[in-house]
Amino acid sequence: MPRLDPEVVRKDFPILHTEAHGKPLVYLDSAATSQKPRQVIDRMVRFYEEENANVHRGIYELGEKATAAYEGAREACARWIGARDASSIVFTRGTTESINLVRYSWARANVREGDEILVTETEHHSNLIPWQLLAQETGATLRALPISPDDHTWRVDLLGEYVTDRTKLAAVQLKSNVLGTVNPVRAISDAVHAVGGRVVIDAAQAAPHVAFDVNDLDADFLAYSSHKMCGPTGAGVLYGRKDLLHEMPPFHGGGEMIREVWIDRATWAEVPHKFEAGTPNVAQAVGMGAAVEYLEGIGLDAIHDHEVELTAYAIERLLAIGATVYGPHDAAARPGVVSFNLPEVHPHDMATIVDQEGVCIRAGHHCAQPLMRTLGVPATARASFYLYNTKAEVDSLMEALDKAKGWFI
Ligand code: 7TS
Repeated sequence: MPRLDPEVVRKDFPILHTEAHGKPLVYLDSAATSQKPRQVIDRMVRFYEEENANVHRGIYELGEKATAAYEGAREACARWIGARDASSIVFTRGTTESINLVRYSWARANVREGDEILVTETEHHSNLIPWQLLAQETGATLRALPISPDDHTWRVDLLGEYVTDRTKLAAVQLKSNVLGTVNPVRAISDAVHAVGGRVVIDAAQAAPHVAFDVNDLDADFLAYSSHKMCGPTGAGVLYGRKDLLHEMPPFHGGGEMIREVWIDRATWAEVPHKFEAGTPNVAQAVGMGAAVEYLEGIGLDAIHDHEVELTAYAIERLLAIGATVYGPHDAAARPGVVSFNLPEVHPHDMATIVDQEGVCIRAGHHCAQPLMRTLGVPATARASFYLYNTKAEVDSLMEALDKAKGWFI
């Protein structure tokens, strides 16, 4: 018996019952953003209808309800990644902002000329550009761990060469948004910690799909976004080790992040509030907490197994029509994401033609241009799956691709 029945799950997602170009919607772009279940949408509506007030200031009951909802979401977000203390969770707008928080706060105070920042060839621009800007500002150097030419996995065998006594920071992704690969970040943590550096983990693609524990990864910082895991946009998390968060300077200045203020100086609120200046995205954070509870109810293991099954099926069918599939072909190593090219069709044309059949896939460089360069292509097509996708939808993609091929042969 399958542990997850996507037909049952689909009932929770109103948008999956709509149409595109007069055809049933086939949404295969969850790596860009996931769809939202009724439970999350309803929770946010309930917040606005019954609990809305600003947080951490109301003396009145409504303000206390809003604060309890907001802080309850923080507990859920901590639980989701195995963080032992909810105050190690800073709410942000998403992964990009979380990584930039580390750049502006921790890295500016700690990274100096001559230091090295380690990234990998598979990083999303969100976990590359902030470090390029930091390197330009400080005179630090960026180094990128290469991938294997065969299956495009990280060359961890080269860590001895890429981690030096100058490595101050490693900024690496737990799961690739292009290849789907779940990466051996613990090997990076161990190597970088051995030389006294810190590790920031981009878990934007991992948090929705893979069970992990920040302690097992030995992460100093870890970032993830709500919108890729059934939650609303405008919410995300930066996990930070408490001692590091405590000693870091603030990111944004403003209300709520202070303890005492004079005209010419101020002292800071306790972590995590030191990093949450101004009125936060309260409803979105509450929605993110509801998304965690929704996913907990279904079970990440069941979601993972379902994605492995769909990914294996998609890879098999794509290879059978002569597609190039990037990354390892073993679905268990890269659940949920399949980037591919067809010999005779540009990926943008492919996405445009399959869209006419109601099928949403992404085409482009996927905000990973250095990886595209290594793969030797300007772009790929990408189908990505989540708990609500079905084998029949993979069939719809294949039928639509057949039409796309027909256009160009
Ligand atoms: N890191 C990875 C690995 C990602 O896949 C993304 C978004 C981000 C960081 C940035 O997350 P954000 O929530 O701050 O935007 N990835 C994609 C994608 O693959 N297609 O659209 C967005």
